[in-house]
Amino acid sequence: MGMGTRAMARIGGGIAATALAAFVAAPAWAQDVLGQPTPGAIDLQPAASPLKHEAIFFHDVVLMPIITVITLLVLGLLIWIAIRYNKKANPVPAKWSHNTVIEVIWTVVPVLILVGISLFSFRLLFAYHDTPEVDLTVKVTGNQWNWAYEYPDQGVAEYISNMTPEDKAPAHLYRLAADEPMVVPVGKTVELLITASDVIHAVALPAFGLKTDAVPGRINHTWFKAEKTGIYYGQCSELCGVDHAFMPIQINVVTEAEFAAWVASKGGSMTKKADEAAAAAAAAAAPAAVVDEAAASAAAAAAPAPTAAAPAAPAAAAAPVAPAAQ
Ligand SMILES: [Cu+2]
Repeated sequence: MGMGTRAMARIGGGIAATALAAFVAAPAWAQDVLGQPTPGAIDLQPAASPLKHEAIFFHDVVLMPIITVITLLVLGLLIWIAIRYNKKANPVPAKWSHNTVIEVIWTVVPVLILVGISLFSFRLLFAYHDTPEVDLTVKVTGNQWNWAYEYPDQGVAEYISNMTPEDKAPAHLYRLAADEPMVVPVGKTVELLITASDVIHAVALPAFGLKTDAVPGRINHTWFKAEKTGIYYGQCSELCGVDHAFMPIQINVVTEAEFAAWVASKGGSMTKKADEAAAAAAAAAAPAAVVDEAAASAAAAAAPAPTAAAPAAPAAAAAPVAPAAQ
């Protein structure tokens, strides 16, 4: 009996060790590609923005261990009860039906677990809510079925981002790649102002940890700060109609110089916001200058008048003379 138990424990331990090794080695099954889904990979997409790092921490360090322990505990209890208290092993069952201590435990312990999870959960929610100082604002509008991007501070007018057709996109990027991507500089805090023109869509981009609804008549916001240059893919994540699967989100993260060049190619200016701010500040700080300017322009407008009135001048000059003549 003792031998049998020990052998079983050894086999059980072997299975557990194998499972653990497989779990730990899982990332080696398929090398994750940053910014896009990888065939055969498991786990979350690798992070390329602070929010995603925090979301991965919440998932890997907080939730998964709790879920694993609870699952193993319940599995162990089920096995124990099935073996120890089946009809053969336990022909005469106990008759008691209540145990106050155990009922308090199985009420209080889950509450404590949920409170513990909620602390980390709220911390993550606040991180999403509390946008750091913004370097760039992009307005994102969901349409049936494409995305429109606009850079109000750089004067880049709204443009439409359509899915790259199947015959032009690499097979693994079909339904992820777009013809006119959103372009942002690396290492800058980008705020997205998100709305929709028709039905509810959702901006989702796994590598940045983004998932925010695009609701008509409402502006939602989220943010990211891309840590590496590259191309990142996401998709509309709210069932929005028949072509819901065909409105991908592609974000190209580039260097600052490349971003400036792209803005210029779109007819915008990196200094537009700064220029306007400087002009507004100058106008506010020196109202006298504005008055002077107004006076100057009035004078300029009036300038032709003396010329026009010139023929009348002799008459006016002559007027005082008239009484003398009388
Ligand atoms: Cu959509």
